[in-house]
Amino acid sequence: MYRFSRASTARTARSFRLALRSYSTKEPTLKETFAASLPHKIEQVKALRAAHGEDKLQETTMNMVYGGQRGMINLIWEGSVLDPEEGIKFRGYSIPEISEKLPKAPNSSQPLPEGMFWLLLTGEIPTAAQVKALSAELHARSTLPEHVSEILAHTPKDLHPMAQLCLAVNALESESSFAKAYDRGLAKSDYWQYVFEDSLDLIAKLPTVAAIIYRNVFHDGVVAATDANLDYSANFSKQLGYNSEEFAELMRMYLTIHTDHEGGNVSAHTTHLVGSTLSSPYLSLAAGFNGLAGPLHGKANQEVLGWLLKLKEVIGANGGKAEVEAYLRETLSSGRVVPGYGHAVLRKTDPRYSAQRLFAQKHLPDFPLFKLVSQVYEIAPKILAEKQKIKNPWPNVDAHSGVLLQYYGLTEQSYYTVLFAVSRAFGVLPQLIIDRAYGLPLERPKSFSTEKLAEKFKFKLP
Ligand code: CMX
Repeated sequence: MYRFSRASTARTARSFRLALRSYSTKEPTLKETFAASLPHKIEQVKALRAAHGEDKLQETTMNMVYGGQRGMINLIWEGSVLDPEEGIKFRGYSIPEISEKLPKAPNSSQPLPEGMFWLLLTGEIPTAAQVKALSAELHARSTLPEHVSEILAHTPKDLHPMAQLCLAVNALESESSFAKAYDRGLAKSDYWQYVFEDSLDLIAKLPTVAAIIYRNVFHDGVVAATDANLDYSANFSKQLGYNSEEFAELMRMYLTIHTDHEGGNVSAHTTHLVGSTLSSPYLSLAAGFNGLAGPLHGKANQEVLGWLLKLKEVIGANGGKAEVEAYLRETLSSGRVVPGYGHAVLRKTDPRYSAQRLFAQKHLPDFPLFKLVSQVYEIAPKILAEKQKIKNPWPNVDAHSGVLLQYYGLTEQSYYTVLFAVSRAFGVLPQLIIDRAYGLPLERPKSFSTEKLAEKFKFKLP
């Protein structure tokens, strides 16, 4: 079972309260900022719906219905919009723009994910003082209930870390202020306030949950006490057992760029869908995490590492272009996917891949695995493009992240999707708050059977 290595829980709680006080700012808090923006936003939605509510957005084809709803516009997602060519824009800002504009830790060149959460929820770039206050607030909310660490202590070590994370997040349901308030009787107009509280609590508690899993499964079960003087990413790095400033820099970037990728991806869509039943943010996020754990989605980061290490083994020290090409072709001809390549929406190199590549060029240009990733980047798109059915031959976010972690010694690849999950919470929870603030209804699309579709077109099935 995990245990804190330093400072009793009581002392830690006291230091959180002090930190919170010392970081309080006269500027509006996140909740105040969001609440202030809400009436105007709701007005905008009302006006748009009044003017165009019955207009057609697009024609839905039968191929869309059988084809995983690709290209079908059927969700509202305020935090980000994904363009096939331009890549992701978070509230209108590209990745290089958020890197420049979001507040940073002292001597850091990476944005803080706490600022990203603020931006995704409100559409506004927070000040450095506001982000500092939010960091302190997250520290103050980070204590875990005993039963969650108990559950993790009794979980078999060979249960996949993502399955452990989902268990723990479900078990955190005991902390849901939304579920408790709903049971007491809650006005619809007040839903979002409780979803907001749960969302902050969840984000605050996730690093300790994730660190317990990491330290239990791969190390000695000892988790460093949270340090209220550190930002979220530096604190999480320390809890995982990585104390270098460079690793904290990696975490700041990693946790910022993996947050949000519009609403249609499985983790985002599932969190939103389950939340529409008024399940608490804990149960909704756990559902989203279950989706992230699939190899075609977040688990691709683990798959990539396995694939790269095998490639390294197969081609040996002197492998060149021809050997990499042969390995790629062999992957494809055996009916498997090349992990880390392709995307359901993007049609160019994922800007999240490019951001990680820049990081690698700066911090680990000579790392052999980075060189291998670069070599694959030179060769794979051409080979994948030969298969006409593959719509996007370019790398996605998962093609690069594992190599950066390997460089700093976090070599346990089955853990990688847990890091993705911690970040994803920062992206999907803002929309869950917005969903309840807008009063969005239970999601319930219509389905047809094949017979019913044929009947619609007066088609005689063979
Ligand atoms: N390697 C081999 N085949 C691929 C491929 C790849 N990297 N990418 C797509 N294809 C295949 C698909 O499997 C599909 O084949 P079938 O028609 O036989 O089923 C065909 O090409 C058409 O697929 P698509 O329209 O180009 O892509 P989809 O929208 O269906 O799928 C994705 C998107 C990401 C699931 C797919 O590209 C893939 O499996 N990539 C590898 C896994 C991966 O990296 N996932 C991570 C995505 C990012 C994330 O969510 O984290």
